[in-house]
Amino acid sequence: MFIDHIQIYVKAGNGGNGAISFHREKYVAAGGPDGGDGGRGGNIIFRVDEGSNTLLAFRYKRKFVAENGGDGKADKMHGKNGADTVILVPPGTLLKDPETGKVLFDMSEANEFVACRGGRGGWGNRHFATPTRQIPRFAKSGTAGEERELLLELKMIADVGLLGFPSVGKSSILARISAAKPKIAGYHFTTLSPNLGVVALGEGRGFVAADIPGLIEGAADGAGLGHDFLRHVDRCRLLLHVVDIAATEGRDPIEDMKVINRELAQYSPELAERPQIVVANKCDMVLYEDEPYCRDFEEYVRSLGCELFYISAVTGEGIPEMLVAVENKLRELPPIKVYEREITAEEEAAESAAGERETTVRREDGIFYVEGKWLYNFMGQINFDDYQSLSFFSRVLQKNGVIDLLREHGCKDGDTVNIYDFEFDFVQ
Ligand SMILES: Nc1nc2c(ncn2[C@@H]2O[C@H](COP(=O)(O)OP(=O)(O)OP(=O)(O)O)[C@@H](O)[C@H]2O)c(=O)[nH]1
Ligand SMILES: [Mg+2]
Repeated sequence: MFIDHIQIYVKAGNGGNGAISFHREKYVAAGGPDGGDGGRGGNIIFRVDEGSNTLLAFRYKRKFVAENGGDGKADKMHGKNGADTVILVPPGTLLKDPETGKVLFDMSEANEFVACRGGRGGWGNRHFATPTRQIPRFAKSGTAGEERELLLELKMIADVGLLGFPSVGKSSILARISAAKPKIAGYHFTTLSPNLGVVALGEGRGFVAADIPGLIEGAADGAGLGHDFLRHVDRCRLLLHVVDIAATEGRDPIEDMKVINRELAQYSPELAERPQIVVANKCDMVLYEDEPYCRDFEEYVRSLGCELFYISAVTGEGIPEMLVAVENKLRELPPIKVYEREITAEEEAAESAAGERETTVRREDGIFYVEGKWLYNFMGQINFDDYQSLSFFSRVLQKNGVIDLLREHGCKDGDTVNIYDFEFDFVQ
């Protein structure tokens, strides 16, 4: 089975917690705090695997979680950093946000991308000693690693895409011009998944061609194998539009071209604008020089402003001329398309930071509930049994405007405040 898009879940490791510990040594009466810091969580990294061309592996594994950082230990021992998790993807995989469909990264832009950063390790208690607080009984928890759902979408990297009706000879042409060995047979939809072939033209010159399953009328609405496979020619710089000029199945080549171009436009107006070279295949089966309908066909192709080549994938006729034209055309065309990032990591971070700082207060049955993502994380760092930790907590509430916000909501001395199940009486 061929898989070219799939949704996965990734999560970077959490940072380890800072340690609470005090130096102990014979004859040393009151050793200072020596709790070490937590290690950082492992990152989620995507890396290109040049040898693969399917996302099949993700059918069996869709959840990737990087290692957490180790907790800090006594004697200033730093916790171990969590190992990164490296996810291998075929070249040309796009990483998208499943909700908005926006491109986060195109794996043809670079070989590696850090999709989620591991959490920071928390500070051990040794960082919290001050002249007035010599016995800090609290340390910080590590922060959570980033997590997200990601849509992986494979868009192969090829210069040239072969397209046309089923059985017009697309795979036969690819087999003829490259070392690829696609399945070839006289029935429709022989090709079920895209094939790539490297066309070598000598002296290091050449290009990459992709052969995709055949299209038919109504492909945009799911007829045949649908038009989903067009994603694999999305990046192509040039399209080879293949028709069966011998009309072996009784269809009119001009009609064929119109149908395919309509389907292309329905899939993507941009792809429909991509330059095309028209390839009239199976010319061994027709005396095309004498056939009047071939003149009509030539006239039609000329009206589209495309070049036309009569070829035979079986005898090889016309193929060298076609390859020269393809190579010349490619030289004029812009390089393979790289999808621009539609959301940058910075934008995302800014967005989530704004959301994180947000605090809301709601009143229910006389109790004031305070909520906010940052508060939730922050609550995890407080040791409510420790006086110092509690006073740190109240200072942070004050500094971040939570107390003012409560007052604005009509909270008065003695009212009950609830922050993620921690309840206390409001005191101004
Ligand atoms: N006589 C002749 N037969 C050809 C030529 N090219 C392909 N064929 C035959 O046409 C049939 C279909 O060829 P394929 O290469 O499988 O066609 P395709 O366009 O890849 O078809 P799908 O993968 O089903 O979309 C096979 O029986 C081929 O042998 C040609 O130039 N001349
Ligand atoms: Mg085929």
